[in-house]
Amino acid sequence: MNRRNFLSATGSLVAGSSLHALMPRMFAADGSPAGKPDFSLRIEPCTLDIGPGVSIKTVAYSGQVPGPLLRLRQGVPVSIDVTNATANSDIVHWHGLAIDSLNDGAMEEGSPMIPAGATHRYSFTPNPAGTRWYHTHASSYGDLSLSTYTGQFGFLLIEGRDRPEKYDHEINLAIHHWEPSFVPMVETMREQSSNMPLTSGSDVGYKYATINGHMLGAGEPVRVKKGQRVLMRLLNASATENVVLALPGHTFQIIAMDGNPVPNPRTVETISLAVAERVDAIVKMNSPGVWVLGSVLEKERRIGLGIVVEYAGKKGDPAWNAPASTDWDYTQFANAAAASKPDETFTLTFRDIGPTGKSTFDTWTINNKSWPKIDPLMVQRGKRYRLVLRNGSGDQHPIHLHRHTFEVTRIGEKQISGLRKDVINVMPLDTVEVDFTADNPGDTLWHCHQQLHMDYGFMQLIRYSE
Ligand SMILES: [Cu+2]
Repeated sequence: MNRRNFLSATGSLVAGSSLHALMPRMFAADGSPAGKPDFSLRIEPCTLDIGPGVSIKTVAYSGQVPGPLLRLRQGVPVSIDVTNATANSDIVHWHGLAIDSLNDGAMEEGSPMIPAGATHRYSFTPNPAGTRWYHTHASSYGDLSLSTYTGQFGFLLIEGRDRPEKYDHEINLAIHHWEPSFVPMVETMREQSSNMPLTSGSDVGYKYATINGHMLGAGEPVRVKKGQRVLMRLLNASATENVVLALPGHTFQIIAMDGNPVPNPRTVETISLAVAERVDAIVKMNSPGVWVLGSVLEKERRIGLGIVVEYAGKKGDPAWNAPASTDWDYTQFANAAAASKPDETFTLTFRDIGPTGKSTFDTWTINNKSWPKIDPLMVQRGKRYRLVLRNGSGDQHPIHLHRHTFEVTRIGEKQISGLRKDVINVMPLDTVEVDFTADNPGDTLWHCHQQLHMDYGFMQLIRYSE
């Protein structure tokens, strides 16, 4: 392999705005990687001005939120050096890729933590094509200045051989919540929270929310022209909050979920994005004006969750109209036929058992066990497995499978097929089934992507026996 060829090949795909942040850096002779990488990222403290008079001190990749846009080519090996310029060890997860356990970026799978001050090289061959993302996979354990509460996230676009949809303009929009604090889940807060938790413990509340690092109205608008077809890639990079979004006067044609083309590209009025989910949507710009693309919840828009969409030649205050319905149904994007039968089924029931030991936080269990005191699910290469995800709690859980894409095969009572994802939101007391083929040997983590849940027990390994 000729490293220099890959450097020029992948380097030329980098968007102009992010080129500076990705320039290869020099390394000290302290055991850090030799030779120039294709890309470099720095985990570093930074201060973000997210709105008028609102500054956030956080940690981000190369000082920007979202982090530098990484465009990689499907099947072309890449090296990415990550320098940890913070005081805490950290790790980067390449979310949605079928890569090896040591480079996947989860310490539970054997990927190394990057010590404070060190540089670590990730080397992998990106697959499959689609909208992926990268983010920290460190633990937080109730320290809300760490892990996914910070600005450590960015888009990772894996470009395939063909582009499935035609569009005039593309825009990537990443959602995040800021200034977290623990709040008691009193009745009023339950009503206002988009997650509608029903549990008794503490949950996390936020002072601000942003799209691409700016509160609603504070950043540059999305500028469009009448007649354009705009591809929007939406990412929920919040640590704990699920969101529902709308753009009044417009609809979204959902063409991909978690980066994978959907069997039924239906057009909808609202988009629900659980933590870590992505949607690719085509929006036809046929309603000239100035609009709010934002949360369907007034409280969320008030703390910043939105962005202005402005047609050329139009001025004035951005308009908001509530959508007729905010219901979300994954099954409409799938095939109605049942999926093929699995070789084996694992039934997994999650529960909240309240605080245990010295912890003041609720402990989460999977079949009455909690990470790290939980045996791996054993799988054999080449077999198809079904995970029956039974939510025995009143919270929503965005369940993520590492290193594999799953096929969603049942939501509630409805059997479906063809919908391929890496995160699925399981509603309170609901059951969802997903199938995956064990085709990528190596330890594989599955967990709830809600930071407070994964930190307190909601994780398990899948291990290949052969
Ligand atoms: Cu959860």
